[in-house]
Amino acid sequence: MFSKIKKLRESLTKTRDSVFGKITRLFSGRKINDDLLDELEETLLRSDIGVAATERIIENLREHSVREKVSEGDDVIRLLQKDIADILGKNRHEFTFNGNGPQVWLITGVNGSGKTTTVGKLANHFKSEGRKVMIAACDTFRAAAVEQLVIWSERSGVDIIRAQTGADPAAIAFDAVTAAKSRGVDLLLIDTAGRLHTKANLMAELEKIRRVTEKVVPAENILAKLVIDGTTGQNAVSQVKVFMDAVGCDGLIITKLDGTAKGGVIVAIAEELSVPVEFIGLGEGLEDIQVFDPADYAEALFNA
Ligand SMILES: Nc1nc2c(ncn2[C@@H]2O[C@H](COP(=O)(O)OP(=O)(O)OP(=O)(O)O)[C@@H](O)[C@H]2O)c(=O)[nH]1
Ligand SMILES: [Mg+2]
Repeated sequence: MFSKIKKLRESLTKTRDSVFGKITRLFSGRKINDDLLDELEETLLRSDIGVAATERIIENLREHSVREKVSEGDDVIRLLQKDIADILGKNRHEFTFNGNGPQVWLITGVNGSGKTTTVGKLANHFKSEGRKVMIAACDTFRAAAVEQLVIWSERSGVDIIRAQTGADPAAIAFDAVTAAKSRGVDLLLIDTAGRLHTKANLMAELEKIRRVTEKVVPAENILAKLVIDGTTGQNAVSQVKVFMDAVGCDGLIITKLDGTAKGGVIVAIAEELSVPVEFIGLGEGLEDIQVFDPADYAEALFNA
C-alpha cells in the first residue's frame, strides 16, 4: 500500500509543482478572506480542473469557512483537499465479476492514448488478483499493432487471440469471446484500433464488435472502457463525450499521468461527466497502473 501511494505522489510531481503546491504556498500562514479566495480562483482556473469544478470549490470554501469558522490557511487546504476528493469520488461504483460467463471489456480510445499498453497492464493486474484473463488483438488496422499486443501477452503471461493484419476485427472478437467462454475465462480484454479511414468507420467497427460479442455473452457482461491520454488536459472532457454518444462508455482509464502537469484534468472529468474513472496509468511498465482512489489522488495532488 505504501509503495502505491509513493508511486502516485511521485507521478503527480509536475501537477503538484505547477498547481496544487502553489495553492498550499498561497494559503500558508494567511487568514482566509475574499482576496485570497479570488487568488485561489484564478490559480484553479489556470489549472486543468475546469470552470465548473473551480466554481463549486470556491463556493464550498466560502460556505464552509463561514459555517465551520475556518479562517486559517492550513485548515482551508484540508477543506479544499476534501472537496476535491468528494468531486473525484462522486461517480464511483464498485466493480464485481457477476460470475455469469466472461466479462468483456472493449478497450477504446483515440490513437496513441495508450489502449494497447493498458490492455497489457490490466491483464497483469487482474491475473495477479487470481482472475483468468485473455486478450484479443482486434486492431488489425495498424501493421505492428498485433505484434505489440503479443509482447504484452508474453509479459503478463495471458493467452491472446489474434489474426493477421487486415482481418475482420469483429470476426476475431467473435472467436475470442467464444474461446473465452469455453475456457472459463473471467475477463476478456479486447484491444481496438484508435484510427480508421474515418471516424464513422471506427465507431461502426466498435459497434460491430459489440454486436457479435453479444451473440456469445449477455449484453450486461460487455463493457466499453475508454482510454484517455491525461496529457491532453481539458480536451479530454469532449473526447469522452464523443465516445459516450457513439459507442457508450462505462468507465475511464486515464493514462500518462506520470510526467504531466495536467493531472488536475481528472477533477474536470469527474465534475462535468457522469462516468467513473476506474484506473490510472502512471508509466510504460507492466505494473504502472492503479485502481483509481479518489482520496489518495486528492492527497497526492497536495502532498509530496
Ligand atoms: N508515460 C506513460 N506512457 C504511456 C502510458 N500509457 C501508454 N504510454 C505510452 O504511450 C504510447 C502509446 O501507447 P499505446 O498503448 O501504443 O497506445 P494505443 O492507444 O494502443 O495506440 P494506437 O494503437 O496507435 O491507437 C506508447 O509509447 C506507450 O508506452 C502511461 O501511463 N504513461
Ligand atoms: Mg494500440
